[in-house]
Amino acid sequence: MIKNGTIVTATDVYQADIRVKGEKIVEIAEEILPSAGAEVIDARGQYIMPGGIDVHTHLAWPFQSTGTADDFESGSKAAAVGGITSIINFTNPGKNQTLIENLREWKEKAKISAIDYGFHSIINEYSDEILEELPVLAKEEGVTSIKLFMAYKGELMVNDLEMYKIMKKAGEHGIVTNVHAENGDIIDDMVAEAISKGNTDPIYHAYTRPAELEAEATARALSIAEVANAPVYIVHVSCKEALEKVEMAKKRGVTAFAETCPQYLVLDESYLALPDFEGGKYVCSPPLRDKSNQEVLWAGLASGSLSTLGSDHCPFRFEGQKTMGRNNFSKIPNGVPGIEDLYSIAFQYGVQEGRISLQKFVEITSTAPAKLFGLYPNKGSVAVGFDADLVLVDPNRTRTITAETQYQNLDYNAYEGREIQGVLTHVLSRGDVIAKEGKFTGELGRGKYQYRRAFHSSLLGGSADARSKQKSTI
Ligand code: DUC
Ligand code: ZN
Ligand code: ZN
Repeated sequence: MIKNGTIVTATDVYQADIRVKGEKIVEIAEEILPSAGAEVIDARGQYIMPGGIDVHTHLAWPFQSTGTADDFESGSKAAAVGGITSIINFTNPGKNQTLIENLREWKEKAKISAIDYGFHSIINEYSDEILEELPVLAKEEGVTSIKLFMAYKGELMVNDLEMYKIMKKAGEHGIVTNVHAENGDIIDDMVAEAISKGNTDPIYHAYTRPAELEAEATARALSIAEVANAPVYIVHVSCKEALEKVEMAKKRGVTAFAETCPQYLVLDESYLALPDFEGGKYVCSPPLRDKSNQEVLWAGLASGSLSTLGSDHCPFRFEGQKTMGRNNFSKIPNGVPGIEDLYSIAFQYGVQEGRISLQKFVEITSTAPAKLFGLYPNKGSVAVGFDADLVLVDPNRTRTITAETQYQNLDYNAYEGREIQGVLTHVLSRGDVIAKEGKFTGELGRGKYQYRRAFHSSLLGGSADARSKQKSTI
């Protein structure tokens, strides 16, 4: 039982008691008397919110000749402590591996997870056979989202025609296509030019990936999705120029959604210029942008043109991983950590500093990701019948983010020293208290694979089937 707390959903804020039985919320009422022997948490003065759903994580991810520093053990503990109770992680198929074979491998890797998990299947090499796997992936495996890259040529990138064919098939089966939108061809040329001129410092990572090339690729992906009649989700929107393309596409009726990440909301390009290669810690793609973009992105979250907040948790240790690029920024593995701090950063800079409402906070961290990626109505709200994935936040207490106490397997924290007014006192996953006062109290291996439903736009406030709006004439 959780008594005396203030429940927050994407639409409401009200005081009530909650009864949990097994894994589910079974009763919510003004006053519930605890049954004999019930464990009672007194949540007076605290918010009770649905567990965070981070749909953009790279745990145990092989990338750029190295691998991310967090696996499903350290990563899921860090997530739990940070209020994240479900993740959708990216796979990464090897050469000539089928998507299904690859998924099996990833399910094995994730078995140790302390929190619930699903996967977006990355397609890094087009083939006609892969198209045939998509319906099987969705129906039999519950993988109802894929990911395509428009950058990282030779490693992940697909071309426009491949993207069109994949999206078309995905759209027919209610599969959402995540897109990393940056113009990889031009970026590679700009990177080579910078290096040839001896411009090797981390700041050149930003200079060689300009906002215009993110906007161009974003517009292209949206147009391709529009013609392919497919739902599309633009990951990690970092700048005003790309957000404008999303807004334009939404206005003309494209089934388009977009995400931003905490790093684009509170960090900026100047971090890349920090001395002594400190800037290397902040190399991610798209790169951190000019500070003026931050308020634009917050406004996008507030207005709904950005639907979700994902961490893009792609962690590399400073010593030994980031330092691989000490003399050449293009060798710095791309990615920043965020799974442990996403929820707190959004609460502090969003809610506490008045940029978004409590309800909007819940919408972007839980409800919208659940609806978009087929986890609703098990996850994404505080309501009877939902999984008891709950975060209790005391908004009157503060804590300071520091690498010294983090669960992320890293030697730095991108948000070091930031003060958060809001302590996560309890985190529950399907009724188990998995974190308490910043300490992991759960068990490894208790996380469950989530078979996800196909995309349906009516959940997101669209027509019964937005796809019918975009009539095909062939
Ligand atoms: N961007 C990153 O910063 N890391 C992983 C991949 C990506 O798109
Ligand atoms: Zn990406
Ligand atoms: Zn990513």
